[in-house]
Amino acid sequence: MQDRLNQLQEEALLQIEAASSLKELQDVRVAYLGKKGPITEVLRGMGKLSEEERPLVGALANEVRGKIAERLQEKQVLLEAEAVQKKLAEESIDVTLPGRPVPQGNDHPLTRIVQEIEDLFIGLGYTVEEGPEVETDYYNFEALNLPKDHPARDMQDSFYITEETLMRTQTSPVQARTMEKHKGKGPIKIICPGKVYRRDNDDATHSHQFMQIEGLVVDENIRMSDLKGTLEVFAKKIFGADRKIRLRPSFFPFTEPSVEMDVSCKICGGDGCSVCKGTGWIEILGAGMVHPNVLRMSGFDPEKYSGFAFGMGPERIAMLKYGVDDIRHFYTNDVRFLKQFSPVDSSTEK
Ligand code: 2U9
Repeated sequence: MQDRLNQLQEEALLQIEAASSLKELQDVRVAYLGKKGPITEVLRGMGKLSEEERPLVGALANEVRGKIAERLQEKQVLLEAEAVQKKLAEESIDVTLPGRPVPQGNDHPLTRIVQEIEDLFIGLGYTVEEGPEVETDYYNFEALNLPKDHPARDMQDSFYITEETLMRTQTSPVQARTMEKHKGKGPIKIICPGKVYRRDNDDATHSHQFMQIEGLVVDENIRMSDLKGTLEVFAKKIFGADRKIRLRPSFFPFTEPSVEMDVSCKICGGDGCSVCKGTGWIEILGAGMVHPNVLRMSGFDPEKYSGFAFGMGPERIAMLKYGVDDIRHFYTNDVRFLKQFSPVDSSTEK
């Protein structure tokens, strides 16, 4: 019996020595000291021993068990320390490594143009007004002097939702709503940016959804010269101080008289090229003096008040300013296109 115990001790100590992980060590512990282990078995069989042998075997079994437990404990401390060292080595951070670049987005070119135009007009004392994209027939057409038989009201040209509601075809209803809110009292100086919708087949210069920025000033003694001065400041700020402007007569239902504004072509300096189609001028926006009917319908007395209004398409402005040849680039979200408008140096990005 004693020999068996000594042999067990030797075997156990060898296996403890050989254990290379906490899991293996636990297996050795269970194998030798567990309830079904050989030492427990020896102790259980002590009843069959003689009176003399029993204390000797009992003492030896306890000693063997103590020694195995002690070695297990020592080895456990060692393996735990090793595991901590291994984890530390694995998780060590090299603080000298260069940082990973964080990809940085940038404003959409249309957002930039709209903000630039807004900033300019805010600097001139205007406020920014917004309104619903689903409009009533009244604010989108009626209040803007577009009579019932006007071609723009055709189902073929607008996205109708019901007989009386549609996706707005212009941002002008925002101005009409603002005038109504002012209850016939000036002054009004607003700029209205937003999305508008028209039933068009998309191509390089047309889109069923696009943006507009319109402006409106209503007060006593507002004249055509105020409009011209304002548009000149705008054109020089957006396209460059060396650009000239010219106004040509035009027609819009909501303004009378109406004009279209051209700026001198930057590419050829006015001599004529493919961009300006040989004319030396590029059309930028429409404008005019607010039609007396429009003033009256929104509660302003045209005998006392006058106003000017203008409207432009940010896509067209952006296309001219940045040399973009297809309006669809603004809506297809190709990052190769969008990144070109990045204010950060994209060549340093990974
Ligand atoms: C009210 C009174 C007058 C807004 C105006 C234009 C001329 C114009 C177009 C240019 C290209 C829009 O982006 S575009 O398709 N706009 O030419 N817009 S005057 O006149 C108004 C608006 C509201 C109450």
